[in-house]
Amino acid sequence: MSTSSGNITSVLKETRAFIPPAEFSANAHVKSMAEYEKLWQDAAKDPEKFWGQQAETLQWMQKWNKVLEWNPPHAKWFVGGKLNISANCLDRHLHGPRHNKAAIIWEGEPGEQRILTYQMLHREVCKFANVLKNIGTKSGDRVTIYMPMIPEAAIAMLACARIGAIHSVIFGGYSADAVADRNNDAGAKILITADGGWRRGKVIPLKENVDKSLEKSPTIEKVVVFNRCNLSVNMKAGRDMWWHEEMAKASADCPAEPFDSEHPLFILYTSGSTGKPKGILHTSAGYLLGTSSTHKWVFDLKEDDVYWCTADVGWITGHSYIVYGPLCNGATVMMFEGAPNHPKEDRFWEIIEKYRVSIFYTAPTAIRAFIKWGDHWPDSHDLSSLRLLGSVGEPINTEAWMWYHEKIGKGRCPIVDTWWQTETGSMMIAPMPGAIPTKPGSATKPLPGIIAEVVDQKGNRVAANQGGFLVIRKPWPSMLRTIFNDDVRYKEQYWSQIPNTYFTADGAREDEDGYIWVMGRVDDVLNVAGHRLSTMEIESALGSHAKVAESAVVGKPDEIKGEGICCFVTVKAGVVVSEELKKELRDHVTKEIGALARPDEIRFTDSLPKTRSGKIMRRLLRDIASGKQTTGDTSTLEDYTVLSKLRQEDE
Ligand code: 7RM
Repeated sequence: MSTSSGNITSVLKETRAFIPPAEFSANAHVKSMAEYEKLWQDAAKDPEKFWGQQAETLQWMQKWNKVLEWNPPHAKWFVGGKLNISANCLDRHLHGPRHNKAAIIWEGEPGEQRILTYQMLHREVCKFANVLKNIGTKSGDRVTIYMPMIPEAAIAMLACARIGAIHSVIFGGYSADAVADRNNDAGAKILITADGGWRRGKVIPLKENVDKSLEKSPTIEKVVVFNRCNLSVNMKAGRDMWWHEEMAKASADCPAEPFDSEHPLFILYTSGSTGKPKGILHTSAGYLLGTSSTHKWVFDLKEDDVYWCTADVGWITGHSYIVYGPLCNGATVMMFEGAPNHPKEDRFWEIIEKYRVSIFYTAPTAIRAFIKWGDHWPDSHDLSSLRLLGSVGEPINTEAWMWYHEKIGKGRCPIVDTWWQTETGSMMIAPMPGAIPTKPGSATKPLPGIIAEVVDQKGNRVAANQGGFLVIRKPWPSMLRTIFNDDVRYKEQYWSQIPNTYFTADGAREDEDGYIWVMGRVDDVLNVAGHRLSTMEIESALGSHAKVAESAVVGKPDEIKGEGICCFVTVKAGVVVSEELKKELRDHVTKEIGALARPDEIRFTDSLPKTRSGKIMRRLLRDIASGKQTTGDTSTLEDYTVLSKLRQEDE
């Protein structure tokens, strides 16, 4: 297969399909493949009509007069419309049976519990919106939110939305320097934080990090500090104030003002493989429509569900599927502050049992950790409340999928593998679980209104089962609008490869049934003797070996083949590593995929370098495999010691 056509050799063979249980389909919002097909076809025929109809589900203060204004690559959705995002997530639920429904059920890592009903959450958001106003926050101002996973993080986001301020949430695991860079890029005026937050039994000193970051971020004028851990922190007079003191003075009356459909809602920084983080800009109506409609379709949301997404609010998954989508739909959202293995490795299963969680949405990296920790942890809990499972963040290897299906879902619960990006705002490829049979490892089909295709470098669709680039052909409501302060980079990164087409930078193939199999970032593709192989497919083969917990595959220079295959492997608890095991794994990959994918090198390691949201950072492993110094941005790396450990193992 030639490289110049941009084709990627796809070698994965997974033929199992799981039909939605009849009872699940009978009660689902979308009940059959035929129903899905009709929705998708109607939407494809006339996307503006489709999205216009969908937009009726939002609460408008002034109706739009045009669904879409598309000046490639810039879109405006629901032009002329006005709404308030916080009113859509809160006020609309206050006049019916939902006003006393739990909006957020929260558990702190040390074990505290809090429940906020829609009415209570509304009151807190109104009060905090007034706090923001009292300290001079105006519509359009940028507000940094650097908080632990506590309800106040969501309250701060919704309070910004209520008054038209633009939030920039920074994950609580980031360092002072990372906070400073993001404050500066956004030109943020207000910063909201806590004294600290709990993580794996320790306190993360958030306010201390903020103090350091503020030495380098001059635009911040005021800092609001929530007292989470009773730490003694430095409070600078005139700049810093306590959340509870300001709340005590604030009125609970804060009528929702109308904002334009395209009013900016938030900036969220995401790392590119090189260079400085990109501030992805999302706006109001389209974003809320994308997140709420997909949350309802893909999780097949019912009024009495207890819905739990384990992401942090600092990631897009937390924005879209802890805060905006679910609250717009009036869901009960479970929120947990801490780590899955604190105090023990069954913390998640304990939470599911205790609150009778019915929908559980997590990441493959977490699932692989659960497998590594052992089956006795989930086995000792009652998980019978679960009815649907979700996955996001990376391709899910078939072993992890099957384990999730059997051990957590007990074979009863459909799994929704959801493909999307910070940039897409909401899910793009994912099953409607009552309608679409699932295949382990495939996110299945594009959602209605989404035209996703697999193409070659020229933008031509490739044949079934050929690898290529995943692109989106038409604008969609929750798409990013630009990169904050860098529209040139926006055009270049996403719209310059293929005319009028959004470039996802992911490789994928579409099978004969129209199912899409995402194979990972295109820069995670190997070129072995002229074959472009996806690292994910080799990882998937390794993962099907009984002793392997997790692996990351990268290329290393090879004089003959162009690239050789180097595999970093972590083994399951109790497995002893040896030269024989290396040989066994090489043979295993050869048997699963073929001789062309036979690993040149296997390296055992205790852990892999990951981003703070759990994605494996293969580019760092590439440097190690080829014996180079680490280059590029490492600010998103979760544990810096992993790199030096890997290098030591090298010696
Ligand atoms: C939601 C999120 C985006 C990148 C994306 C992919 C990978 C995410 C899946 C997936 C295969 C999935 N946003 N990715 N979900 N790959 N199957 N279901 O993760 O901006 O942080 O990352 O993540 O490479 O482009 S993100």
